[in-house]
Amino acid sequence: MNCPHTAAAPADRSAGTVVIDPMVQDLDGETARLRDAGVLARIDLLGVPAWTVTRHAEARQLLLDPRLVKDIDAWGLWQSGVVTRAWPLIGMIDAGRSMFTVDGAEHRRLRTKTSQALTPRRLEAIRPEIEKFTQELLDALDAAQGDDGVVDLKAVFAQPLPMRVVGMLMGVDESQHAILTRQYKAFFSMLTPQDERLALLAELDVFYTDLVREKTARPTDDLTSALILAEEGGEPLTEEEVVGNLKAMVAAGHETTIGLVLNAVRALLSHPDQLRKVLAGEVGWDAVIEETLRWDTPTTHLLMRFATEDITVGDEVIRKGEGLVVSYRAIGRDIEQHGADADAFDITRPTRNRHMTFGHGPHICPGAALSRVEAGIALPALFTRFPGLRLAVPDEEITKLPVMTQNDMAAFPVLLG
Ligand code: STR
Repeated sequence: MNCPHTAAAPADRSAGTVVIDPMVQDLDGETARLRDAGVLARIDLLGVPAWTVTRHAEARQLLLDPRLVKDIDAWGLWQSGVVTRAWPLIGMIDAGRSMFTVDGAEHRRLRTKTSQALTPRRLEAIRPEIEKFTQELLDALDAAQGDDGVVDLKAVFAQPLPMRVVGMLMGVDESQHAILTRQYKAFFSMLTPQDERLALLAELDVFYTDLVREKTARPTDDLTSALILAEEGGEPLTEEEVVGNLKAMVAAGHETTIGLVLNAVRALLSHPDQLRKVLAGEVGWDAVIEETLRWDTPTTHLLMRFATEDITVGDEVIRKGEGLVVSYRAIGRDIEQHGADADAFDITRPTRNRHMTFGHGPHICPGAALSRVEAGIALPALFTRFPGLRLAVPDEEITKLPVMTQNDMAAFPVLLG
């Protein structure tokens, strides 16, 4: 199978396999099928088989299990050459050496500086700047209304805000933001031919390597410079490691927060009774943010971890060398964890804070606090400025982008009111 994503389904494929749809035509249906397929479900990712964990409790356990590692060299299908760089999802796994791809003591060495820079206390210092970006983008929204009053909240507000924030943190010049946004869009889209995706990943590598060299020569007060100067565990990070961390942070910081902000706006606009409670101050914005994270996770599936030994989960065994995905959307809808109404959006739900959308264990999202600060500024500012905000099309007409791992809307047309 040189080209697994176009290969026909192997005859021995288990009937219980859920084929993940690259076009994301029915996300809720697929999430329900995953849940029904079991605690541990077999999935097909463009012809490549893997396991996924669909329940909160078991995911929590597996995310603490040192027998699961991120190192692609532990993957049997990679060792045997069945999966190659021709597979469209390879960039989600084979992303260079960084805190995203390394485990154990080395992982701590790669990650410490970043997590220290992103604590709630440290983030207070950049709150004024995030507020300023937000106000500027609200002005841009106002100015971008077409003759019909319609404006795309994604393109004009939700997408540029996290890019500016992560750009400021990492020292990425504003002139690059639109280019990066375009490149990441193409990276994540399953409509991008794989040779183009590999070419743009190579371009991104050159861009980030140049940035790291520039900051090595002339350090500033951004996190990229701090990573270059860091001596975690006595051993400074190599250029490759700094580049890897920088790539991971820009990609993650920019992509996931877009989803959080847009999904929250969408949930509120389609649940006007709940929006009223928030605007009346009866329920806090933090509740909106946590319930959105649970109910409509920015990350649908997190690729991938590999078993270094056989691991038993209930009746199933993840064999040594097999891959495990974590399906955060299904986990957020876990009935055991959130009750029989887990599929309902409810900002007053008692378990709204007990989601696992930022992961768990050593790799838990280092940007979690940052995304909460961003959404906590953006959402109230948006509804304060435009209290009559509403969708410009019926909710069913909002379409998802063809992105397998992220929960990404194509556009979010609104009327500002
Ligand atoms: C994108 C490509 C790249 O150059 C580096 C990374 C590493 C971090 C990854 C990122 C990826 C894709 C989106 C991820 C992010 C970490 C968090 C984010 C998976 C592979 C999430 O969706 C949670």
